[in-house]
Amino acid sequence: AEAGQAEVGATEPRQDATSAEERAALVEAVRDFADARLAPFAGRRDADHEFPVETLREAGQLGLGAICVREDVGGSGLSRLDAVAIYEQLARGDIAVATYISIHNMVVGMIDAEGTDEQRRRWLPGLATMDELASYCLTEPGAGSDAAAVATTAVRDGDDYVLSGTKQFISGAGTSAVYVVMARTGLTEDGGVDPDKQGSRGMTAFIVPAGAAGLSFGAEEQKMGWHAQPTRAVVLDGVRVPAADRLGAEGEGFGIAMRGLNGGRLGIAAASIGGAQFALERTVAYVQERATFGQPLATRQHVQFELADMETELQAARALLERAAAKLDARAPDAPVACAMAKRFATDAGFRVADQALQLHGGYGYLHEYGIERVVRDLRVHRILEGSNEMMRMIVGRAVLGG
Ligand code: FAD
Ligand code: 2MC
Repeated sequence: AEAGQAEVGATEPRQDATSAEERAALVEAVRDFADARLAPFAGRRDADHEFPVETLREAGQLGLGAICVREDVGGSGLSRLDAVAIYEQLARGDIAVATYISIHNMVVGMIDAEGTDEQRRRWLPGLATMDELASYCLTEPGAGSDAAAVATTAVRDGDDYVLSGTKQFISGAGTSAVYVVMARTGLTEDGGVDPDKQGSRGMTAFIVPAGAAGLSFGAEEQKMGWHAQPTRAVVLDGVRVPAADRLGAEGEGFGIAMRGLNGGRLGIAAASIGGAQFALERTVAYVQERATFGQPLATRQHVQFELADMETELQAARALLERAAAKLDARAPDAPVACAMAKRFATDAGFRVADQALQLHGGYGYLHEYGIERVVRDLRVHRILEGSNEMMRMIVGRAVLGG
């Protein structure tokens, strides 16, 4: 991991120009970190619902807090292609921790890409080291898949905006120091919505610090998986945000939120592949040890065919993901569609592989101590969040139809 500090952290900002040797060294350094600092504790963190903030700071020291961010504010200046290789390795160790790191990086990347120089210098150095953590606040009780239905309001009052509303299912909420909140502007005097600023056209993004008066959090949600990171509602009750903390222009919030999610979806997809890869490796070892009817399971053609399909699906998912990451690095116009396609495919494939790994472990797969059931629980939600797989199909379907 020590060698990794130089490899991951001290790189020139040269988006997508990392050589094959450099990427291999980077992946190896992150793999060492995941093997030493994540994998041994993943079972306990899951059982205890422990959010390992100190370990996140170690990841920050390795340069994983601002992977694709420019170096002047402490970023690692790496490409999306590098980032997906990193998230895959992290998720081999602990899916819930890896995906939180991906969400943190999504927010950090949004401030880097959309923020003013002053905002970048103020917020990013502390986030890059992960001394401060970040949350992304889009979803609301009445606005999940239909993200443009956000009802949280931001009303201009002198040099401030006043934010009121409730954000639902916010990863890291309560622990994070920084919240990027998407809220509705373009309101009329009587509290209605200007007809030109309805839906996605009337949203604005804000950077809200944890200590802001009127900001509070719901109870920790009791979830099926992702136990090693907290999920809470974020309640904004007349929170005053200086106009200087508006991220991007008024009315640009939906685009900012969506551009952030393009990279976020790659992170979730990569974590599905990494988690499933871990389950597959465990299964390859298990079927060679476990004998039934006098023969190791690995001698059965059925088992060999299952392993073949699992390996093939993961390689296909990885290839599609790398293609999408390269398109995002190249700012290709069809990158959002490629990201949606990769997210849908990799999260479905990862879940199927993990479930099959559990099946091949028999009853032992169902026991906590084998670590496979945790992977199944953790990967299940990847088909729902950062845009459900039905929404990914909607994005791809519209593109297929030429819309
Ligand atoms: P709904 O939108 O109500 O959808 C319900 C079901 O209907 C889904 O299967 C959906 O795909 C389907 N559906 C909806 N509309 C259509 C349609 N038109 N056609 C076909 N099918 C449709 N959000 C954040 O902003 N920040 C976070 O940090 C965050 N973290 C999360 C962490 C966890 C553990 C979870 C569970 C969620 C998190 N989310 C977060 C929210 C997540 O993005 C939403 O749950 C997700 O977008 C789906 O929204 P919903 O739950 O309201 O489902
Ligand atoms: N990248 C860049 N721009 C995008 C974009 C993307 N991925 N998606 C939409 N846009 C733009 C689009 O180009 C359009 O721009 P313009 O007005 O200039 O023409 C604008 O945004 C409006 O887009 P749509 O017309 O597609 O808007 P619509 O309301 O139909 O959106 C959909 C549909 C499905 C794309 C959107 O509602 C969506 O992504 N829903 C899923 C929500 C989601 O992913 N939530 C995740 C929350 S975070 C989370 O879960 C975590 C764990 C952190």
